[in-house]
Amino acid sequence: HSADAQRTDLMTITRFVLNEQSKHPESRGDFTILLNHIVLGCKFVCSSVNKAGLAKLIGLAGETNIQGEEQKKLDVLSNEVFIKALVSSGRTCILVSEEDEDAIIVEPSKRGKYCVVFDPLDGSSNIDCGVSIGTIFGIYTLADIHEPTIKDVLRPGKKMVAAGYCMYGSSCTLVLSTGAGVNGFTLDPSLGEFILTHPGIKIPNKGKIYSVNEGNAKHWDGPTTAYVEKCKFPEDGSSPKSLRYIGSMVADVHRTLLYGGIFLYPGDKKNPNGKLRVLYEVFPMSFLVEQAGGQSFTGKERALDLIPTKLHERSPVFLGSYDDVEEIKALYAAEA
Ligand code: AHM
Ligand code: MG
Repeated sequence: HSADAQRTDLMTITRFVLNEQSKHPESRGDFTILLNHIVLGCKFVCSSVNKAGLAKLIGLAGETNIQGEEQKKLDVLSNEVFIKALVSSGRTCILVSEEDEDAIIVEPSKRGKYCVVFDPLDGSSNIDCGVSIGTIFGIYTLADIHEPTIKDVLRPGKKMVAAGYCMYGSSCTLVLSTGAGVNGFTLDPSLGEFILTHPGIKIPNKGKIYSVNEGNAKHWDGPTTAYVEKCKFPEDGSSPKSLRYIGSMVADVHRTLLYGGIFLYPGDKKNPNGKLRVLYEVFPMSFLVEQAGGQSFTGKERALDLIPTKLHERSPVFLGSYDDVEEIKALYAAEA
C-alpha cells in the first residue's frame, strides 16, 4: 500500500469508457469503438509532431530526408489521419474538419450514427517553435436514421454527446467528457496507452489568471476593455491577475481547466465574431468547461446555446472559472 509502489492496476481510457458504458445497458459499444479510433489518430499525430521537430533539426543540419521528397505539412497529415481513422471506425456518418471547406459524408457501407466535428491540429502556427498544439473534437448523434446532411451538425453545442481535446505538449494529454464530468488521460509512451491521470477535473470557482491576445486591445469593445482593465487594476482590494497567453487554444484552455481563470477571444471592430470557430473550437471547449463546473459565454448568450448557421462560423468566447465569467457577463449585460 505504500504511496510510491509501482502501479499495476492501470485505468486505460478504453477501460474507463467501457466502465462508463456498462452503466447504460442499451449501449452496444459503438462509442468505445469510435473513441478507440480517435485515440489512434491522437497517438499518430503525437508521434508525428514529435518526429517533426527532429526532422526539422536534421533538415537544418543540411541533410535531406531519405526519399528526398518534401514532407507533408503536419496539419494536412493530421487531417488525413483523423478522416481515415473516423471513417474506418464504421461508426460515423458525417465529418466536419477545420481543414475542409465542405462536410465529408461517409459512404453508406461505412456509416454509423455519430457526427464528428474536429480541428485536427489547432495552433499550427506554433509548430516550428515547439510550443504545445492540439486536436479538438466534438461528437453529435443522428436523432434517427436518415441521409446525413450538414443540418445534423448545425446544432447547438449543448446537443453534443461528447467532446474532448488532445494536447501535444511536454506530455500528450487527452481530456474527455461524455456528459458526466471531465477526465484527463496521459499517454504512457512505453505502453502506447492513455492512462487516467486527472480523474474528475473541476475548474476552480475563481482564478488568478486571464488569457487573451492583448495586441488586439486597440479594437476591443467596451465590456472586454473594462474587464481586462479590472484584471490589471482591481478596485475591490483583490490582487491583480497574472497574464498567460500561449496562443494555442488547447494549451490555454487546458491551463484554465486545471488552474482556473478566464480565457477570452473577444470580437472586435475588425472581426466582430472574433477568430475561433463555433463547431470545433468554441463548442467542444465550452462543453468541457461547463462539465468541469465553469461557464462559457459569447458576449450575448451561453456559448452552448448558440445555433450555428454555417460550418465554419466564428464566435467570440469567454470561458473559464464560474465567478470570473460571471463578471464579464455582468459587464455585457450592463451595456445591453
Ligand atoms: P488555427 O486554427 O488557425 O490554428 O487558429 C486557432 C488558434 C487558437 O489555437 C488560438 O487560441 C488562437 O488561434 C490564437 O490566435 P491569435 O494569434 O490571434 O491570438
Ligand atoms: Mg483551429
